[in-house]
Amino acid sequence: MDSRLEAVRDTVLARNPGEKEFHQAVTEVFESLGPVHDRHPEFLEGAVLERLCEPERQIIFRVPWTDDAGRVHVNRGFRVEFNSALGPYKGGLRFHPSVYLGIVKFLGFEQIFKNALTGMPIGGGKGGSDFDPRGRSDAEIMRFCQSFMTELYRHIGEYTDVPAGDIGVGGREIGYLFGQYKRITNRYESGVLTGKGISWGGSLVRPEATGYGTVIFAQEMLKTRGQSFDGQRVVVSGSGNVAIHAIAKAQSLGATVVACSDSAGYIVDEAGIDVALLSQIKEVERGRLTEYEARRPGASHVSGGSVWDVSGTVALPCATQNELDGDAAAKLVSNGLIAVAEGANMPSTRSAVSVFQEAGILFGPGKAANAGGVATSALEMQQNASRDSWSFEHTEQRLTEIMVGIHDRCAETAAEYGAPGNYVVGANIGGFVKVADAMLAQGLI
Ligand code: NDP
Ligand code: 2IT
Repeated sequence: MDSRLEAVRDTVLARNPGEKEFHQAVTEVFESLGPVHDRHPEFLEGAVLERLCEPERQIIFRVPWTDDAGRVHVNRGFRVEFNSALGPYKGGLRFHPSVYLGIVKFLGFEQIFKNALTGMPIGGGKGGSDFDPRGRSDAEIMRFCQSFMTELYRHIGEYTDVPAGDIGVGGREIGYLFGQYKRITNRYESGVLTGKGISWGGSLVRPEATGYGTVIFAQEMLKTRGQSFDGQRVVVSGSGNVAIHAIAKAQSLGATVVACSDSAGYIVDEAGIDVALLSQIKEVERGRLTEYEARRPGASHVSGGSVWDVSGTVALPCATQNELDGDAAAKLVSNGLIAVAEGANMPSTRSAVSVFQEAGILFGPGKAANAGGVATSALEMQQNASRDSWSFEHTEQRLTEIMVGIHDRCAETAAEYGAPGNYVVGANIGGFVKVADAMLAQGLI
């Protein structure tokens, strides 16, 4: 790393002790930015990096709620409003027991660059709670969401901060959150949340957007080597919102997706995952992957283990951070891998990324490859602002153009800075320069 940037990085790490995922995300971005500071000394003079690493505002709050037996629980809620140079803070809410400030900050930091790459007018933020939704009834989820919003509502708004979903937060949770916001504020402010239901201000394609976008990004990478998804053997991790729609899109382009996972294990289905069955089990019944083996002849379930032991030519990590380490990367490479696109945020460890890059694998980092979700959230905001709703075809066309645009901008930026084919460098520099220019133009903020 450039020594000028290393000094800033060390200060950031010392000021934020114990936040290891945030440290990882900052380090990974800084490793790309040396050449930018050679060309733009004004970024150093303006202390852009120091400012960028300090969130504009961080909110931590108590979320008390009662379970169905009347017992009181207390969780912790977070919203980190990281950077508003390009627009209102925008980013999802994650409900998972592992959530703490270090995870919210890594996600918020990544979101700044991702949102800049979309070309849409959105700043970066993220939030969530250490609440564990697993096994909770709809009524418990509703009471938790209502309590969460009872504090959050005062911090958000169409022109301020616009949350959406992430792990553990989908259409059901956004509905309960929106209802409570409307009740407290007495405003039907559609643009305050995205990922809403279609009949009450949501956008077609938003549920599919992250997974579809990841596959579109991967397809553009494959094209640079004269290849396509047709005939590829694909391995996916996760079996939630992003994974399911990535599987569907990859198969619609002629690939066979042979495996996917959840936190308990993975399934292998050599005939290609039956997306309708997977969606029924995971999205409708909220069940486990073991059910898939029971209902699909020829499929097998492996408890524990790693889905990355399954061979494939394309890997799409769509579960969570640091789920794919250096050993898993080496195994995938030795099994014939040609491309990786990250549907999840930071799923590959830094050593995994090195393994892929040294082996010449096409590697699309999450902040570029999974930007289709938040980009379509911005399309939902556009529809809300104009009180319009677009067709599926039109919205999907916009998503495709945005993803192709992100791919091309990353490729061009990487080449411009002497690292052709390096999408990590392209995404980090492309996102950073846009935000840095806006921050300098807006004075010392
Ligand atoms: P979901 O809650 O719908 O699904 C998450 C999936 O990942 C589940 O299969 C879950 O398994 C698995 N998973 C979660 N945590 C872990 C863990 N610690 N170890 C192993 N598996 C785990 O979330 P999404 O599909 O929305 O999100 C997946 C990833 O995509 C996240 O990294 C998210 O930040 C990212 N993302 C999401 C976007 C969106 O629009 N939703 C947009 C851009 C990125 P289990 O059910 O067993 O917990
Ligand atoms: O990580 C992400 O980009 C998301 N969870 C989606 C954020 C959004 O505002 O749609």
